[in-house]
Parts: sequence; C-alpha cells; structure tokens
Amino acid sequence: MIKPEQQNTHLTELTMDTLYHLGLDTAMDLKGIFGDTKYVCMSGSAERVEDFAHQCNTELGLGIADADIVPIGKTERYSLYKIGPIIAVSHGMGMPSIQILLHELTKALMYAGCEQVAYIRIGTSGGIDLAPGTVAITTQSINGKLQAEFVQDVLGHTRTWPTEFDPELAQQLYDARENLPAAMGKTLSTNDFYEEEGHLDGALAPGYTKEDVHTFTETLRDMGVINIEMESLAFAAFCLRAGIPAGMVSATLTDRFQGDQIDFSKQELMTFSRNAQQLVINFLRTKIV
Ligand code: R2B
Ligand code: URA
Repeated sequence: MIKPEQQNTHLTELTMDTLYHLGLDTAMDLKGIFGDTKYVCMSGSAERVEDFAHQCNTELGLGIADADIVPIGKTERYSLYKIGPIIAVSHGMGMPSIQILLHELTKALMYAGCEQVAYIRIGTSGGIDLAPGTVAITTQSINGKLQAEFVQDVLGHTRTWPTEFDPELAQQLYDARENLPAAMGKTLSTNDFYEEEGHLDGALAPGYTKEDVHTFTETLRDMGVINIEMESLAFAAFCLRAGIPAGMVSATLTDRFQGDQIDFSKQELMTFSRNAQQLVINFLRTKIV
C-alpha cells in the first residue's frame, strides 16, 4: 500500500492503533471490511459521498440493498461507505482535513492487507474560462505562490513535496468523459476560500481590486490552470509520497472570469456534481465490471 521508504516503522510499537477520526481501530476485522478495496473515491461533503455510493451501486450493478449502504465507523468528522471494491468517503474542507483522512484511511487499508488501491478525489471548484458544470481533470496542483509544491512545516523545519497527479490515471479519467463537458489541466489549490482564491465577496476589505483578480486569473489561465479548489495540493503530495496512484476530477461551479457568487439552484449544483461523479463511474465501469 505504501512504498517501502515511506513506511512508518513506529507503528510496529503500537499494540493497537486507534484511527481516532474515523472511529476504527486495529482490534476490528479491517481485512474483512476493507480487504478487497481497489478504489477510494473522496469528496468534501458527506451528502455527496452518500449520493455517490448509491449511484455506484445502481450504475455498476453491485446489487447491494439500499438499506445496507450505511456509514462505517463514526460520522462525527468523516462519512465512509463501502460499496463492493469501492470506498466512498468525505474529507471535509481544506488540506488539514483531507490530510488527517489520508493518514488514517491509508493505515486502515494497509492493516487490511490491500496492495494496489487508487485514490480519486471528486470535488467542486471555481473554473477558469470554463462553463459552469464542466468537469476539470487535474494533471498537477500548484500552490498560492504558483509553485508545484506542497510546503509543510514540521518540527520547526520546512519540507516541500511535489504535487503531480498520476498521468496515466488523469488520461484514463479524461477518456471516460463520454458526452460530459470536460477539460484537463492544472489546478490552483489554496488554504482559504475567500482571499487566497481571490474572491471579492468575503466579509473583509480584500486589499485587491476587480482588475487585480482579472489579471491574476489571466496569469493562471496562461499557466494552464483550469480551476481553483482547496485540497489537491496536499492530496497529490501525500499520494505521490506514499506511491498511491491519485486522480482528481472537479465540477466547476463558476467561471472565475465572470464572478464569484455560486448562485445556482440546489438542483443545478447537484447536476454539476453529478457530472463529475458520472465521469468517475464511467471510468470505474471499465475497471470493475
Ligand atoms: C471546493 O469547495 C470547497 C469550498 O467551497 C472546498 O472544499 C473545495 O476544495
Ligand atoms: N470551491 C472552491 O474552492 N472555489 C470555488 O470558487 C468554488 C468551489
């Protein structure tokens, strides 16, 4: 599950490992629960992963009774469903939240004896020069300084990690678009929705103008950036470091050249998210059934 040089030898000192935020531990039959996992699909919201779990079950013909699609572990922080060889799990908003999930979930799969598992984030984002509803497939994530690196401060020292997504998986996801509107390119990943993403509708005077945002958005577009979100930098870095193939598809909810407000109806937003989910299901269909 994790490449040898990144395996944590300290874990062997534990008599039991408690995966606190997931509500799981190694006294449970993790092999029985997770041993056949091949794909982990993650989204920010618990509502969307539940919807995705049901959509997978129906569209991939997995034959699970609806009443059996229930969360595993606790749901205080994350919601995790298992449908056949697929885990659907929510990661919350932002890099700290997805990182905690990545550590605990990866340990659960490691304890379950899984070897080859790919991780796919199915997200939402602000689009750049794309019609809302387009599914953006990420090749590489860049940070707020426009560098392709995830920066961590650990014990007073700064570490940087590369942030490429698996190129083969990105291409396979793009090839699964069928009639869905889709684009492939880089993603800007920030630690803040309002100011670091350059929104003009936060509570505080942002200290930049509409023109500044337009110029910044043009710079992004010229660098091949197609969307903006808040987790891909940490997600790509973790998976690359572990040796886990990672892909990301995101529904775009706005075109940042046109504005900031996400004022589509619940139904329209659901359609946008479903586009991204559908693309991943098209991909999974070629792998699983
Ligand atoms: C996209 O949408 C969320 C913010 O609205 C955040 O989790 C992200 O990456
Ligand atoms: N998610 C983001 O992070 N930014 C947007 O503009 C929309 C969704």
